[in-house]
Amino acid sequence: MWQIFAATLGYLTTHVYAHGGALNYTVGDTWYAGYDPFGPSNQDTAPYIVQRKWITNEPIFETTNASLACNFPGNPASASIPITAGSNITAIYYSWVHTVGPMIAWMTSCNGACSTFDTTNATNASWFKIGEKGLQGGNILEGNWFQKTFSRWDGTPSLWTETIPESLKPGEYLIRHEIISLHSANRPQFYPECAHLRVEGDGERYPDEKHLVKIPGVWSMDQPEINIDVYDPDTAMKTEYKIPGPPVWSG
Ligand SMILES: [Cu+2]
Repeated sequence: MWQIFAATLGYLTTHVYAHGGALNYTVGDTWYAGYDPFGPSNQDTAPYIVQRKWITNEPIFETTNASLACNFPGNPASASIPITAGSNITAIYYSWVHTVGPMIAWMTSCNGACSTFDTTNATNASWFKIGEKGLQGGNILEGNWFQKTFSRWDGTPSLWTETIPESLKPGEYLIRHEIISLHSANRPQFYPECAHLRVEGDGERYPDEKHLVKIPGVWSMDQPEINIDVYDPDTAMKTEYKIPGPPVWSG
C-alpha cells in the first residue's frame, strides 16, 4: 500500500511542479550558456547562446512530433561550443525530479553550418548515439536508474557527462540530450534539447548506417520499452531494461 501511495504522490507532485531540461554546458573549466525558456527575449539575438531555442519545459508526448528533434521551436543558436573529439561535455540541469527512464546523448552533423540547419524537417539530420544511461541496478519501478541518481532535491545542479567520440571527423554538429521519463503508464515523456558544437581534432570517421536514425522516427508506441507501464507488476519487478534505438557509436 505504501508503495502505491508513494508512486501516486510522486506522479502528482512531479506533474504539478516540475519539468525541466538542459540549461547550460561545460567543457573542462569553460561554461556555455544555453537558452532559458523562462528568460528574457533578448536571448534570441544574444551572441553567446549555444543552445537551440525552446520556450516551454513541458514534455513532448508524441513520438511523431517534429519538435522531438530539438524541442520547440528549435531555432538555431548564435554561438557554438568548440570541443576536441575525445573530450567530455557536461550538460547541466536544475531541479530535475523524474527518476524512471533512460537518458540518451545524440549527435548529428549539420551538413555544413548549424546556423542554417533545420531540424524540423526530419530528413535533414542523421542522428547517432554517443552515450546512454539507463537502469544501473535494481528493478524498473524502484531501481537505480541514472535518472534517479541524477535528480537532485536540494537545489544543486544535476550533471550529465558524455564523451565526444575521439575518431569523429571535425565539423559542425548538434548535440542532443534526451531524457525519456516513464513514470506515467503508457505515456512516455520526451525532454530533448540541442546545442551547437564545433568539433576539432584529427578524427576521420562518421558513423555508418546501422548507427544512424531519423528523429522523429526512432521512437514509436510499438516499442515495448517506450510504450511501457512501469507499475504493471510484471514489468515493475524486471531488473533489465534494454534502451531502444541503435547501438551507441563510440568511434
Ligand atoms: Cu515533468
